[in-house]
Amino acid sequence: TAQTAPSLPGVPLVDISATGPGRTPLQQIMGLMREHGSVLTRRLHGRDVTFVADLDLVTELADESRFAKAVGPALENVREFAADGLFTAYNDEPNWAKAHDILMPAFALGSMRTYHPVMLDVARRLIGSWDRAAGGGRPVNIPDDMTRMTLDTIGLAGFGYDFGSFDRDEPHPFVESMVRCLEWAMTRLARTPGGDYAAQDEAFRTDAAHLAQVVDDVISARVAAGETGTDDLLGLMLSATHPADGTTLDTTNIRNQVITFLIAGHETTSGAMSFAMYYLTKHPAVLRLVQREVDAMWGDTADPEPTFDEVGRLTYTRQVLNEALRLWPTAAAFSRQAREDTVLGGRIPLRAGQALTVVAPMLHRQPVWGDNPGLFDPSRFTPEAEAARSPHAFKPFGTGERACIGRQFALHEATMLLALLVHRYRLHDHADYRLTVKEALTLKPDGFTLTLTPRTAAD
Ligand code: MNH
Repeated sequence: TAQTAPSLPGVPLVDISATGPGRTPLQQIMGLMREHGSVLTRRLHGRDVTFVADLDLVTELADESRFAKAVGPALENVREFAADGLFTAYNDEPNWAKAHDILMPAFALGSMRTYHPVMLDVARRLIGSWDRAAGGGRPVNIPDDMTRMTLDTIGLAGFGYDFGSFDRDEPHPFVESMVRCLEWAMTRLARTPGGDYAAQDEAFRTDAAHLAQVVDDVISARVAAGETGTDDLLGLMLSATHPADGTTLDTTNIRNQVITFLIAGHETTSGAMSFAMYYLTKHPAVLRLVQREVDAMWGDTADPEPTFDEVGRLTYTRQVLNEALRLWPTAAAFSRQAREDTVLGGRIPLRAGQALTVVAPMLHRQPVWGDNPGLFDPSRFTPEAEAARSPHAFKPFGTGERACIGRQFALHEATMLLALLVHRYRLHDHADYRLTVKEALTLKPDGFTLTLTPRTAAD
């Protein structure tokens, strides 16, 4: 039962100390919001976090003159292994602005042309692996293979490093360490005062050291090859100087950036594609429309060679991804802090520096989305529908100057892969999959497998 948060008049306070947040804290908050409304303070062992999902409040929180990104408790934990990398840097940490300015050009839409051939090569690795599975009648594990694909893509496109994930039965050790680090960052939030977590912390330190080791290998492979001037992310970080002061990023910061990009650059995108595949499997009429779009582009060409511009024209496929990101935004929460003392929504007084956490999956189910916000419906993302709706109703990539730098990268990669898969395979829901969402800070459909058969001209 809720009381009222003493510091925040009118905001329900829910103490979850008795049960803890469990293994799915984000879905617990979604449940609490369904019960108590879309602004609430959650108390755990005396630690309070206020969560919001109301469109009017999120609209205010997106106002950069009044609010800024907050490195909330979860990101404080991620800082233990990503330090001052772009994602976890404090706003006033000089390395944030410096790395942002140096790396921004590499993420402009036009730069995606550079990455396109690599994305296509890696998409073909996945297709090769799926062809073999289809031929042998074996199911494929969707989130596992999407993760192979996105890790190899960011490794090659960003750093010229090949993780070779499709040549391995188990995930690359980097992925296993990374997932455990993210889980550590998440479960550390749930600790009971006085508990003994020495073993967990020890295991975490081993994993974090492994991440750093892999990254140092990536960097030294590049330095050894003597190609410090190339225009991928690592080349930029090693060579580009900041316009303001002429200095490059320092070695420690480059390591933090590489860890950051390897994590941020693949974990969320693979979840997004996995949810999109899930919804396509469960919505045959939508699948038909995506097939119609890709067939109009590629006909029955056995191995289409998508061009950069063609991917931009796959507008319905893109709508499907957006709709999947609406229902399950894979980086589901981000935090904002008041720049000065202020009153939010005319009723919630906030002190300077006080932070709130936006719960994107609940923002994405607010009344602005209509009477049936839980229904998967890509027509919500036609240009007309988007123009008619507040830009603040949809925030899967965060907001403001600290919003996702890799958005175009993710959308290009994901749109092309989805289109190629839908063009090539019939998807069979052989296990009658029921959605369970796994949380490791990011979200994924747990244990989602499909069997595949080649599409023929008739279907
Ligand atoms: Mn990404 C920031 C979601 C793909 C690199 N990303 C963010 C934030 C969200 C987010 C939300 C803001 C977090 C906050 O305010 O605290 N990102 C996503 C999603 C996808 C995604 C849902 C895929 C779908 N992100 C990518 C890819 C890359 C990337 C791909 C890199 C290639 N993201 C980043 C970086 C930041 C970020 C770097 C931090 C930017 C900054 O603060 O300057």
